[in-house]
Amino acid sequence: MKQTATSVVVDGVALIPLDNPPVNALSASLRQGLQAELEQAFSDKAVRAIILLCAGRTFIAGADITEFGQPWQPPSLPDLCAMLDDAPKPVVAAIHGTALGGGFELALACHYRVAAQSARVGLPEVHLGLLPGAGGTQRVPRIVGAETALEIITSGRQVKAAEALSLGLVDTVVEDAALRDNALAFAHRIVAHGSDKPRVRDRADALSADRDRPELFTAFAAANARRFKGFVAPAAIIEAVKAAVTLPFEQGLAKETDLFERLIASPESAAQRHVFFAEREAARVPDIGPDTAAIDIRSVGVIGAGTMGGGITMNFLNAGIPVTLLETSQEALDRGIATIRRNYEATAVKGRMTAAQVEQRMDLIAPSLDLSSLTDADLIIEAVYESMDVKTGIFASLDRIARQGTILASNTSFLDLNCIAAATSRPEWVVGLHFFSPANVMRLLEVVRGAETSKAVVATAMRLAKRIGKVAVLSGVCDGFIANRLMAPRGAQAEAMMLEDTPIAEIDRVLVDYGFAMGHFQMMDLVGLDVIGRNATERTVMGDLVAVGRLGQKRGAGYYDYDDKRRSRFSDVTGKLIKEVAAARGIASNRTSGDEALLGRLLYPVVNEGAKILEEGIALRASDIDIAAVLGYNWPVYRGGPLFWADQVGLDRIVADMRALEVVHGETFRPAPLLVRLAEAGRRFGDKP
Ligand code: 3H9
Repeated sequence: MKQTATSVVVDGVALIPLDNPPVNALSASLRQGLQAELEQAFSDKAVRAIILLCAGRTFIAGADITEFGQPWQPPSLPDLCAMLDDAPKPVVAAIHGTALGGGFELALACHYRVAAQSARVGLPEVHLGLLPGAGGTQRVPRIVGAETALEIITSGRQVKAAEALSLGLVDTVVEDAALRDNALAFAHRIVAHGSDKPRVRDRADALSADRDRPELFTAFAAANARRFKGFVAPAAIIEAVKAAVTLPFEQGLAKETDLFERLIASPESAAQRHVFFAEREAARVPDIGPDTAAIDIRSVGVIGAGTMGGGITMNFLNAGIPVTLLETSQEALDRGIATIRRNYEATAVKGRMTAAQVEQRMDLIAPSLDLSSLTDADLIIEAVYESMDVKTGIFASLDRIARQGTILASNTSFLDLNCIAAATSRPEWVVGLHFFSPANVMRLLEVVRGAETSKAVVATAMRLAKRIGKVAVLSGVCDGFIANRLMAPRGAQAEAMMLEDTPIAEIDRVLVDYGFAMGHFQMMDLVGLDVIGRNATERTVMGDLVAVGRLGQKRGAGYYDYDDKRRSRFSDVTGKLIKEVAAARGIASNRTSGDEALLGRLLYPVVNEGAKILEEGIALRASDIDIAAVLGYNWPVYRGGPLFWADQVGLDRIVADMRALEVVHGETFRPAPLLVRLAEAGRRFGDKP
């Protein structure tokens, strides 16, 4: 065990310190060390009770995920929990920070749990495509009952100390600064009162009512069917919790272990674990280290109070950073601020914010019609519409008014950042901050590094992203940057297949079955066909739909017709327009059918574009491209993103299929050189270079 000190005994209580930075993950060496310390404390006659206490910023964050997929080294986590169950002396877990996954399971196998006020506990395994595999599905229901256990384990949410206390998940909550002393006092009291050793596994009360309600499990699955769609872990969690209700403890544990082993071998869990690490990897930029100086951002200016500007502003307000919000007219400013207020008030109605918090956030906005009010901002973000002339005009003005040392950012989604930077005399201070709509919700932030953007500016943007709850992915300059460029071919193929007479409902269904929340045409209708407003050079179905007033869901008609419950159905008008446009453009009927063929047509060009983005150095690594797709375009997380998925399909198969498609559909399907090289070498995108 890596630990700063071995156990110390204070008046008959052994304190076992666990120390495996940064988050005390239960690695093999930590497990071995803990086992040795427990054995020592069990046999030491001077020890009457034991406390597990973690060093650093948190209690144990769970099993060591980096060990998954390798043979388990003894002792296993369930072995340690069994050891605690059979402990001859009372054991207390003293929890600070977060006790998560296997960490919380270990605490649940202790006889008592003392939590610091700011601590949180939870079982987030579901986010890794797993279930708690060290007794969590058996012990939590024995404390809170099956229904609450299902809610906690399938959501993976972190339960705050106060709620954990009211649910009985912890026994007492103490002041943060006095955790050690209070845990010691708690242990001494237990010894003084006869060293009782209550075990969660022996409890039955919470479950007795559940035994008469076998229907609760099917009801829970049905009520959450939408949320669980495509994921494999939730059904396994339901089965395991059901086992807690219906089987004796040991048999329930055996069931849990069996389900855990099945999940850990699933492609869905592999994909979700890939995304977990990819998210953290994305923060690393090779030429920028922890000592690269970054700028402290204490105030922000946002230019443009439209949908994007408003959403961007909310991110900073949420993080407590004041924003000067600039518009060109009072009316636009009032409208933008009213929208922000409405968003917050809607959150408050759902109980996720208090009225006071709404006001606190609104108070951080300084509305302005005067560019010079941005003079003192540490960061200014331009979020006006996509016109190079307008943007260069704004940046030239900013160059005149902003003080030296201000970061000048553009939210452009496809314009050349280097041209925007060239409108200033300080291109090293210019960066792209590309938010995704809705900007207060979507977690992706593309940080676009121009040819001259300084390291300090990049470092600041990457760190700021984390502060405002975003995941930053670094992008080079190209048309569409990473996410939009990557996904554009999917839309192009959906539209090409439509003109070749493939039903749009079929195209959308295949995407939804794959795991996207909605299909291409449903998404276009939702966003609004007029908003997408392509500058098409030829006749398009979308252009024709807009011309006849079919603007999408908001008008009850777009590609589809919509009923009053917003359910989509086939539209004769669209059907006729598709035929007309195809005829006008000389496109013959050549329907694609079969799910695999449709999917290959839609998604292989995305994989191909990813290969190009990687080879051109626009993205730093394959996993950054996956994160851009997952967090920017809701690519199903249990598929791991386009390049992880491609690795699973097999790059040689993709290359062969694309060559066949190239013969029929032309150059779009020509495999990118990197894709061909990897396939020929039997390598994968995910292999280390
Ligand atoms: C489990 O427990 C299975 C059991 O039920 C059954 C077993 C039989 N392992 O997130 P951060 C690394 S499954 C290994 O940036 P924060 C992370 O990669 C597990 N490494 O910090 C990063 O490394 P780097 C269930 C881990 O303060 C560094 O620690 N538990 C693990 O923003 C810092 O992480 C979970 O799913 C791990 N378990 O957030 C909890 N956790 O510096 C997963 C973190 O090299 N962890 N790392 O990039 C978290 O949710 C967050 O890390 C936490 C801290 C909230 C704890």
